Amino acid sequence: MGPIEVSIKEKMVREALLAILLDPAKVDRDTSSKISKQAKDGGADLVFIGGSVGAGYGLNDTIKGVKEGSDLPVILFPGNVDGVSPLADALLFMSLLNSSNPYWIIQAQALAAPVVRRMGIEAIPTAYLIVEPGEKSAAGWVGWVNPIPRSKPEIALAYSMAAELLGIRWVYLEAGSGAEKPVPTRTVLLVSENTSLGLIVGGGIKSPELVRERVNAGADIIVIGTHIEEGGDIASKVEEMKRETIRTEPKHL
Ligand code: 1GP
Repeated sequence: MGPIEVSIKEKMVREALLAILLDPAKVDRDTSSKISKQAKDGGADLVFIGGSVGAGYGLNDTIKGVKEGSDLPVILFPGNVDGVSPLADALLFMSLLNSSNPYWIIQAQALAAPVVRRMGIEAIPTAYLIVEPGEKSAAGWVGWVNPIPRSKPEIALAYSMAAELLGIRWVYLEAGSGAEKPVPTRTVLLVSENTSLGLIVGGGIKSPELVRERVNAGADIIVIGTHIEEGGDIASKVEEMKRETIRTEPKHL
């Protein structure tokens, strides 16, 4: 494990981490810097950077902007092989396990692996699972997703168990950016209780209550994108969500 992953694991015993997500296709360097500062002021823990369409161009500017605004760790959340940069602190090295196209399961990873190695960036091995209604999101459409039904948490668990047996350390349960409904708490709970994977949850989380429910179900990192992109008082938005990430009792890893 690299230093970023180690520091996340230490912190997540007592609180889930709050990650804000920036899409380089939607923000310029100056905006990234401002959001980064406000996110830090509000108590965010991490900045994720990535997107499904057109996120390669502008990636380095977004990272530079975030680093100008705060010292928050930058973790790449790549939508394809062009989502990699040595300017970031780490990257989620992801496989979209419930894709029906092998490119998104292993070919993109094979094409990116030599680049990741040469860059020397910390890679965090992550299974990416898209749950309904995520098939309607850009990630779902681009990724040829066979969505996990909301009523079948056992399928998310089966994929997560397979990931764990393959030696993967993290799972990202995704409902899709801007999803009407976030990943069901039952799904989060089942994966949390039956694997030792670090658990990232994102898509459609736009209120403190939705954060609290998923943290109580065992989430370790909560990802917020659209709610931040919509603007307003970002520091206050982050602060009210971050408050809900404190665990009622320590999590046993
Ligand atoms: C998308 O999980 C992230 O990949 C964040 O989703 O934009 O709905 O917050 P939102």
